[in-house]
Amino acid sequence: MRMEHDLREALASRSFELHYQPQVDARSRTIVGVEALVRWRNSARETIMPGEFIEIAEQSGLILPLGECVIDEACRQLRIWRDQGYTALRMAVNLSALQLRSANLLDFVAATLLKHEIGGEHLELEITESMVMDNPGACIAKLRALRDMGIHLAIDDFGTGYSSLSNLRLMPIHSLKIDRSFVRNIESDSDDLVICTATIALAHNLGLKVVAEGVETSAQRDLLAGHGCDVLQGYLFSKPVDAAAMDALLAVSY
Ligand code: G
Ligand code: G
Ligand code: MN
Ligand code: NA
Repeated sequence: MRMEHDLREALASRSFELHYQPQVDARSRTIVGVEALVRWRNSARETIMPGEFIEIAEQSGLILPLGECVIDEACRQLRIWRDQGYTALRMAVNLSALQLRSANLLDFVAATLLKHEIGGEHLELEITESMVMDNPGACIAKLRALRDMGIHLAIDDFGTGYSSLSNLRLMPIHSLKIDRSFVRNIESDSDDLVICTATIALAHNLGLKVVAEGVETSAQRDLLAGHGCDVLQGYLFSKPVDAAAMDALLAVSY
Protein backbone atom coordinates (compact mmCIF):
# COMPACT_ATOMS: atom_id res chain seq x y z
CA MET A 1 0.00 0.00 0.00
CA ARG A 2 1.69 3.10 -1.33
CA MET A 3 -0.42 5.58 0.63
CA GLU A 4 0.06 3.69 3.89
CA HIS A 5 3.83 3.71 3.37
CA ASP A 6 3.75 7.44 2.60
CA LEU A 7 1.63 8.13 5.68
CA ARG A 8 4.10 6.25 7.85
CA GLU A 9 6.96 8.36 6.48
CA ALA A 10 4.94 11.54 6.88
CA LEU A 11 4.43 10.73 10.56
CA ALA A 12 8.16 10.12 11.04
CA SER A 13 9.09 13.36 9.27
CA ARG A 14 6.33 15.37 10.99
CA SER A 15 4.75 16.38 7.69
CA PHE A 16 1.29 16.98 9.09
CA GLU A 17 0.13 20.42 10.04
CA LEU A 18 -3.05 21.81 11.49
CA HIS A 19 -5.30 24.41 10.01
CA TYR A 20 -7.89 26.13 12.14
CA GLN A 21 -11.41 27.31 11.39
CA PRO A 22 -13.01 29.88 13.69
CA GLN A 23 -16.25 29.24 15.54
CA VAL A 24 -18.15 32.45 16.09
CA ASP A 25 -20.69 33.31 18.79
CA ALA A 26 -23.98 33.92 16.97
CA ARG A 27 -24.86 36.96 19.09
CA SER A 28 -21.55 38.74 19.75
CA ARG A 29 -19.94 37.57 16.47
CA THR A 30 -16.65 37.11 18.30
CA ILE A 31 -14.47 34.03 17.94
CA VAL A 32 -15.14 31.62 20.80
CA GLY A 33 -13.39 28.55 19.45
CA VAL A 34 -11.42 27.02 16.62
CA GLU A 35 -11.67 23.59 15.01
CA ALA A 36 -8.35 21.96 14.20
CA LEU A 37 -8.28 20.25 10.80
CA VAL A 38 -5.25 18.22 9.76
CA ARG A 39 -3.40 18.68 6.46
CA TRP A 40 -0.57 16.65 4.96
CA ARG A 41 2.26 18.48 3.25
CA ASN A 42 3.76 15.81 1.00
CA SER A 43 7.32 15.65 -0.35
CA ALA A 44 6.24 17.63 -3.43
CA ARG A 45 5.06 20.38 -1.03
CA GLU A 46 1.46 19.77 -2.04
CA THR A 47 -1.26 20.00 0.58
CA ILE A 48 -3.29 16.82 0.85
CA MET A 49 -6.72 17.11 2.45
CA PRO A 50 -7.96 14.70 5.14
CA GLY A 51 -10.69 13.37 2.83
CA GLU A 52 -7.87 11.71 0.88
CA PHE A 53 -6.05 10.04 3.75
CA ILE A 54 -8.06 9.78 6.99
CA GLU A 55 -9.87 6.63 5.87
CA ILE A 56 -6.60 4.88 4.98
CA ALA A 57 -5.06 6.09 8.24
CA GLU A 58 -8.07 4.60 10.03
CA GLN A 59 -7.90 1.25 8.19
CA SER A 60 -4.16 0.89 8.79
CA GLY A 61 -4.26 1.94 12.42
CA LEU A 62 -1.97 4.90 11.66
CA ILE A 63 -4.80 7.15 12.81
CA LEU A 64 -3.73 6.35 16.38
CA PRO A 65 -0.25 7.95 16.19
CA LEU A 66 -1.59 10.61 13.80
CA GLY A 67 -4.45 11.39 16.16
CA GLU A 68 -1.99 11.74 19.04
CA CYS A 69 0.11 14.17 16.97
CA VAL A 70 -3.02 16.19 16.24
CA ILE A 71 -4.07 16.42 19.91
CA ASP A 72 -0.53 17.34 20.97
CA GLU A 73 -0.13 20.01 18.28
CA ALA A 74 -3.60 21.46 18.94
CA CYS A 75 -2.79 21.78 22.65
CA ARG A 76 0.64 23.26 21.92
CA GLN A 77 -0.96 25.92 19.70
CA LEU A 78 -3.72 26.60 22.21
CA ARG A 79 -1.05 27.20 24.86
CA ILE A 80 0.47 29.87 22.60
CA TRP A 81 -2.90 31.55 22.05
CA ARG A 82 -3.72 31.40 25.76
CA ASP A 83 -0.36 33.02 26.52
CA GLN A 84 -1.29 35.79 24.06
CA GLY A 85 -4.41 36.48 26.12
CA TYR A 86 -7.05 34.54 24.16
CA THR A 87 -8.01 32.75 27.33
CA ALA A 88 -11.66 31.99 26.51
CA LEU A 89 -10.78 30.25 23.25
CA ARG A 90 -11.76 26.60 23.01
CA MET A 91 -9.89 24.15 20.77
CA ALA A 92 -12.01 21.52 18.99
CA VAL A 93 -10.33 18.34 17.72
CA ASN A 94 -11.92 15.57 15.63
CA LEU A 95 -11.63 12.05 17.02
CA SER A 96 -11.76 8.95 14.85
CA ALA A 97 -13.66 5.78 15.78
CA LEU A 98 -10.44 3.87 16.44
CA GLN A 99 -9.13 6.60 18.74
CA LEU A 100 -12.32 6.57 20.78
CA ARG A 101 -12.05 2.79 21.12
CA SER A 102 -8.34 2.92 22.00
CA ALA A 103 -7.48 1.99 25.59
CA ASN A 104 -4.83 4.71 25.65
CA LEU A 105 -7.03 7.72 24.83
CA LEU A 106 -7.84 8.89 28.36
CA ASP A 107 -4.24 8.67 29.59
CA PHE A 108 -2.89 10.36 26.47
CA VAL A 109 -5.33 13.26 26.65
CA ALA A 110 -4.72 13.73 30.37
CA ALA A 111 -0.93 13.71 29.91
CA THR A 112 -1.11 16.12 26.96
CA LEU A 113 -3.30 18.62 28.82
CA LEU A 114 -0.84 18.48 31.71
CA LYS A 115 2.19 18.85 29.43
CA HIS A 116 0.82 22.04 27.87
CA GLU A 117 -0.82 23.24 31.09
CA ILE A 118 -4.28 23.37 29.54
CA GLY A 119 -7.47 22.86 31.56
CA GLY A 120 -9.79 20.21 30.17
CA GLU A 121 -12.55 22.80 29.73
CA HIS A 122 -10.52 24.45 26.93
CA LEU A 123 -10.50 21.28 24.84
CA GLU A 124 -13.47 19.98 22.87
CA LEU A 125 -13.50 16.57 21.23
CA GLU A 126 -15.79 15.98 18.24
CA ILE A 127 -17.25 12.54 17.76
CA THR A 128 -19.99 11.24 15.47
CA GLU A 129 -23.21 9.44 16.30
CA SER A 130 -22.10 6.29 14.48
CA MET A 131 -18.90 6.08 16.55
CA VAL A 132 -21.01 5.83 19.68
CA MET A 133 -23.57 3.42 18.21
CA ASP A 134 -20.78 0.85 17.58
CA ASN A 135 -20.70 0.07 21.29
CA PRO A 136 -22.83 2.56 23.22
CA GLY A 137 -22.09 1.21 26.70
CA ALA A 138 -18.31 1.30 26.46
CA CYS A 139 -18.31 4.60 24.56
CA ILE A 140 -20.56 6.36 27.00
CA ALA A 141 -18.36 5.25 29.91
CA LYS A 142 -15.31 6.65 28.13
CA LEU A 143 -17.09 9.88 27.25
CA ARG A 144 -18.09 10.26 30.91
CA ALA A 145 -14.45 9.95 31.94
CA LEU A 146 -13.50 12.67 29.43
CA ARG A 147 -16.37 14.84 30.65
CA ASP A 148 -15.16 14.32 34.22
CA MET A 149 -11.80 15.76 33.11
CA GLY A 150 -13.74 18.90 32.14
CA ILE A 151 -13.39 18.21 28.43
CA HIS A 152 -16.25 19.33 26.20
CA LEU A 153 -17.78 16.81 23.83
CA ALA A 154 -19.58 17.63 20.60
CA ILE A 155 -21.52 15.43 18.19
CA ASP A 156 -20.20 16.25 14.70
CA ASP A 157 -22.25 15.98 11.49
CA PHE A 158 -25.40 15.70 13.60
CA GLY A 159 -28.37 14.32 11.71
CA THR A 160 -26.38 12.44 9.08
CA GLY A 161 -25.47 9.35 11.10
CA TYR A 162 -27.73 7.02 12.92
CA SER A 163 -28.32 7.20 16.62
CA SER A 164 -31.30 6.91 18.89
CA LEU A 165 -32.66 9.76 20.91
CA SER A 166 -32.48 7.55 24.01
CA ASN A 167 -28.73 7.17 23.46
CA LEU A 168 -28.37 10.87 22.79
CA ARG A 169 -30.00 11.53 26.15
CA LEU A 170 -27.46 9.24 27.85
CA MET A 171 -24.43 10.79 26.18
CA PRO A 172 -22.49 13.19 28.43
CA ILE A 173 -22.12 15.72 25.62
CA HIS A 174 -22.13 19.53 25.59
CA SER A 175 -23.11 20.37 22.03
CA LEU A 176 -24.49 19.27 18.68
CA LYS A 177 -22.99 20.39 15.38
CA ILE A 178 -25.66 20.64 12.67
CA ASP A 179 -24.21 19.10 9.53
CA ARG A 180 -23.55 21.54 6.72
CA SER A 181 -25.82 19.57 4.35
CA PHE A 182 -28.80 20.92 6.34
CA VAL A 183 -27.47 24.49 6.35
CA ARG A 184 -26.67 24.73 2.63
CA ASN A 185 -30.26 25.27 1.39
CA ILE A 186 -31.78 26.59 4.58
CA GLU A 187 -33.06 29.71 2.80
CA SER A 188 -34.88 27.88 0.01
CA ASP A 189 -35.71 24.42 1.38
CA SER A 190 -38.35 24.51 4.10
CA ASP A 191 -37.55 20.90 5.11
CA ASP A 192 -33.94 21.88 5.84
CA LEU A 193 -35.11 24.89 7.83
CA VAL A 194 -37.40 22.60 9.86
CA ILE A 195 -34.51 20.19 10.49
CA CYS A 196 -32.29 23.03 11.71
CA THR A 197 -34.90 24.62 13.96
CA ALA A 198 -35.97 21.22 15.34
CA THR A 199 -32.32 20.35 16.07
CA ILE A 200 -31.84 23.66 17.88
CA ALA A 201 -34.98 23.04 19.97
CA LEU A 202 -33.96 19.43 20.71
CA ALA A 203 -30.47 20.50 21.76
CA HIS A 204 -31.68 23.33 23.97
CA ASN A 205 -34.29 21.12 25.63
CA LEU A 206 -31.53 18.60 26.42
CA GLY A 207 -29.38 21.42 27.83
CA LEU A 208 -26.94 21.37 24.90
CA LYS A 209 -25.44 24.16 22.79
CA VAL A 210 -25.78 24.12 19.00
CA VAL A 211 -23.11 24.86 16.41
CA ALA A 212 -24.11 25.27 12.75
CA GLU A 213 -21.51 24.16 10.23
CA GLY A 214 -21.05 25.30 6.66
CA VAL A 215 -22.41 28.83 7.11
CA GLU A 216 -21.52 30.54 3.85
CA THR A 217 -23.92 33.49 3.55
CA SER A 218 -25.09 36.30 5.79
CA ALA A 219 -28.69 35.18 5.14
CA GLN A 220 -27.87 31.73 6.58
CA ARG A 221 -26.13 33.40 9.52
CA ASP A 222 -29.11 35.65 10.28
CA LEU A 223 -31.65 32.84 9.92
CA LEU A 224 -29.70 30.51 12.24
CA ALA A 225 -28.96 33.25 14.78
CA GLY A 226 -32.63 34.28 14.69
CA HIS A 227 -33.65 30.72 15.53
CA GLY A 228 -31.34 30.67 18.55
CA CYS A 229 -28.34 28.79 17.17
CA ASP A 230 -25.47 29.46 19.59
CA VAL A 231 -22.32 29.20 17.47
CA LEU A 232 -21.65 29.49 13.73
CA GLN A 233 -18.83 28.05 11.65
CA GLY A 234 -18.22 28.29 7.92
CA TYR A 235 -16.61 30.04 4.99
CA LEU A 236 -18.62 33.23 5.70
CA PHE A 237 -16.29 33.80 8.65
CA SER A 238 -13.22 31.99 7.33
CA LYS A 239 -12.12 28.83 5.64
CA PRO A 240 -9.67 26.73 7.69
CA VAL A 241 -6.36 28.65 7.78
CA ASP A 242 -2.88 28.10 9.18
CA ALA A 243 -1.92 29.29 12.65
CA ALA A 244 -0.37 32.55 11.40
CA ALA A 245 -3.53 33.51 9.51
CA MET A 246 -5.60 32.50 12.53
CA ASP A 247 -3.50 34.92 14.64
CA ALA A 248 -4.65 37.73 12.36
CA LEU A 249 -8.31 36.69 12.63
CA LEU A 250 -8.09 36.51 16.43
CA ALA A 251 -6.56 39.96 16.56
CA VAL A 252 -9.61 41.47 14.87
CA SER A 253 -12.52 39.37 16.10
CA TYR A 254 -11.69 37.74 19.42
O1 G B 1 -11.46 20.65 5.81
P1 G B 1 -11.61 19.38 5.75
O2 G B 1 -11.33 18.87 4.37
O3 G B 1 -10.34 19.55 6.50
O4 G B 1 -11.96 18.07 6.64
C1 G B 1 -12.51 16.93 6.03
C2 G B 1 -12.88 15.86 7.04
O5 G B 1 -11.72 15.36 7.68
C3 G B 1 -13.82 16.32 8.14
O6 G B 1 -14.88 15.39 8.19
C4 G B 1 -13.02 16.22 9.40
O7 G B 1 -13.83 15.76 10.45
C5 G B 1 -11.93 15.23 9.05
N1 G B 1 -10.73 15.58 9.81
C6 G B 1 -10.01 16.70 9.72
N2 G B 1 -8.99 16.70 10.61
C7 G B 1 -9.09 15.54 11.29
C8 G B 1 -8.35 14.96 12.35
O8 G B 1 -7.40 15.53 12.90
N3 G B 1 -8.74 13.73 12.79
C9 G B 1 -9.82 13.07 12.26
N4 G B 1 -10.11 11.87 12.75
N5 G B 1 -10.54 13.59 11.27
C10 G B 1 -10.20 14.82 10.78
O1 G C 1 -16.82 16.91 9.08
P1 G C 1 -16.21 18.07 9.78
O2 G C 1 -17.28 18.99 10.24
O3 G C 1 -15.27 17.75 10.88
O4 G C 1 -15.29 18.83 8.75
C1 G C 1 -15.37 20.12 8.44
C2 G C 1 -15.25 20.17 6.93
O5 G C 1 -16.12 21.17 6.42
C3 G C 1 -13.88 20.53 6.45
O6 G C 1 -13.65 19.83 5.25
C4 G C 1 -14.01 22.02 6.17
O7 G C 1 -13.04 22.48 5.25
C5 G C 1 -15.41 22.06 5.59
N1 G C 1 -16.07 23.35 5.69
C6 G C 1 -15.98 24.23 6.71
N2 G C 1 -16.77 25.31 6.48
C7 G C 1 -17.37 25.09 5.30
C8 G C 1 -18.32 25.85 4.52
O8 G C 1 -18.77 26.93 4.88
N3 G C 1 -18.74 25.28 3.36
C9 G C 1 -18.28 24.08 2.93
N4 G C 1 -18.74 23.63 1.76
N5 G C 1 -17.41 23.34 3.63
C10 G C 1 -16.96 23.83 4.81
MN1 MN D 1 -15.62 18.39 12.80
NA1 NA E 1 -19.38 18.12 9.82
